[in-house]
Amino acid sequence: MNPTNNRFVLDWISDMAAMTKPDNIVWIDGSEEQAQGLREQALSTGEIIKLNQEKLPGCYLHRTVHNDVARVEGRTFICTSTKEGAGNINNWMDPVECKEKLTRLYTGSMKGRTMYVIPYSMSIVGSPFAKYGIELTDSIYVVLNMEIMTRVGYDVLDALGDSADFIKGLHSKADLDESNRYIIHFPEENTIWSINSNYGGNVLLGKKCFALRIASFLGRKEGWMAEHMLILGVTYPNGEKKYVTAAFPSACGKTNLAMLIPPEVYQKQGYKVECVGDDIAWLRVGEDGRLWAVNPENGFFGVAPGTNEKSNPNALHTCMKDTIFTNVCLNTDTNTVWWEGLDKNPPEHAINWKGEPWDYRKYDKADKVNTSGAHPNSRFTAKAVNCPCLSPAYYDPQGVPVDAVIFGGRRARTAPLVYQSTSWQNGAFVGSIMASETTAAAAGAVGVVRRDPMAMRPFVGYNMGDYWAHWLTMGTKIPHPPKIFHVNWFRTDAEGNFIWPGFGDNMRVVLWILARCAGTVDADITPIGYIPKAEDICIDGLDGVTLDTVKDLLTVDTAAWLEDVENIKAFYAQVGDHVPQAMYDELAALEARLKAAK
Ligand code: OXD
Ligand code: MN
Repeated sequence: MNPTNNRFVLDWISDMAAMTKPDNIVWIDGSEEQAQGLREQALSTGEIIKLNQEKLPGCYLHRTVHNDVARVEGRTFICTSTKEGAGNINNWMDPVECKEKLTRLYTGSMKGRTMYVIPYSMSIVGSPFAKYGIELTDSIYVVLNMEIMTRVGYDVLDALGDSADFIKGLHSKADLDESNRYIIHFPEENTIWSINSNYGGNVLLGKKCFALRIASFLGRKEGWMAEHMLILGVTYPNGEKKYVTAAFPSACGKTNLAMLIPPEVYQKQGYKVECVGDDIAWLRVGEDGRLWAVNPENGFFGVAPGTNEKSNPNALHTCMKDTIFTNVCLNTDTNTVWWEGLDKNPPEHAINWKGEPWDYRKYDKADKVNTSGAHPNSRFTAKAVNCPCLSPAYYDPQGVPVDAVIFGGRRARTAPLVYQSTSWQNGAFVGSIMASETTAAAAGAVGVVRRDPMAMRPFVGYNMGDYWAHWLTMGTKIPHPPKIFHVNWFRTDAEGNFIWPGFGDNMRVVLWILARCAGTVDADITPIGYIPKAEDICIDGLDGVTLDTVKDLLTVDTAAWLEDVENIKAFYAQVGDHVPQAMYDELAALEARLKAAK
């Protein structure tokens, strides 16, 4: 018997089953009993491997095929009815043509397999933020991951009732054929089609596909925002709580900031830091006129390499139970997992992410993919509830009020440690010019600048120019908006060494940001915005960082910024004619201020 009578749900499933032709259809009820049955099945086929249950209770390892290890931006499409709707930054295909093409690929793709029907909620079922989805998949790995990353179960169907308001996600591994791999979004039809991949970001459709691409489209239509942001809570010694959201491109330490451990100097005073979310924030204007945020997810899909007792002990502890590891290294002596950067003791006897015997002595930094034990993008899928620093506010269906929005990038010289925008509009501009650059191993040399507006470049489900316009419109709808900042933990010295210690010490900057929001600290105005007075960044207990170091970290290099302005102009031209005039005005004003300061 079907667990719902919703005709929209049942008719859609029957259409998709007619196309993909599974042998049978199984509804996922969210129970541990059913999940255990699926694990047994996946164990019997080798789809997952049971790890040492004493050391890693409830933990399993999965390996993907070698060509299916990351999100595939080149094969990710936004299929709005017009190309203009998707804009120049997204890939676009005509939706009718796309459906014809993919229908051919999906036809019979589930023959001999089971179609699993996963009803899930992004954010707490019944909360004002909640949005519902159903994912159809032929992958047990997807079912087990979705049960960690989202809220799965029949209560979602009850909450949906007979409404058509749900996101229809269809996933088939098909043949895992790389040349026919597609991640397709039809935002105007609340639909996602994913085929020929079985890697997390391409197939856990609640995450990037729904909670960012489709949700950003819905947010614009409905007057809210879906952002690629962590949510962090700070409790002051007097018990007061403040919340910040922060957007960083990949490889900028987002999960580390989300689970930060305060430096001893703050711990002693009674400060506490808690994680509400590590990747995605949905933001709405509350009745009090402030911006409120929830984390729509229920787990973390974190990058394993580099996670260790120093960089992120909270993440490490979170993934010590109930976790699915993907493409990490297996220590065959202990049946536990290992990855580069976990510790300095690579296993003597091990199987690498490709499933081959691995000799750590052959590791070559220049060819990580082929010589590492764990793939550089290997992952852990872990439950939020197992995170030692999870905030109680994570469970609040109303979310948390946001005091500050932080943008960040990886810049060797251009961006100072921190600066504050001068208004919401100026802050949206600061978000639009976000960028990261790769630092070459050679001293001081810098690589290519990739502009990644609001860290959303691969995740906006419509025209980037319209997305910026939505940011500006939201500014007019939030009576008490958060203040907007930009940080850069990655400034380097002449030898290419990072100047700022980063990790837990980033709290020192977060506290300056919150002091600015509270109006309790002064700042200096520069052409790019407000920067701290060096003595207002606390360096107590920091080895090797002096007042002069902080002054250096806070300098605004006018020449480098003027060069950046040219790069921004080229990027705006690429985004095209939907770039709001206000953004051009901000850019012109920035250029004029920089020239005046020269
Ligand atoms: C992620 C990403 O996996 O941003 O979160 O790529
Ligand atoms: Mn992300």
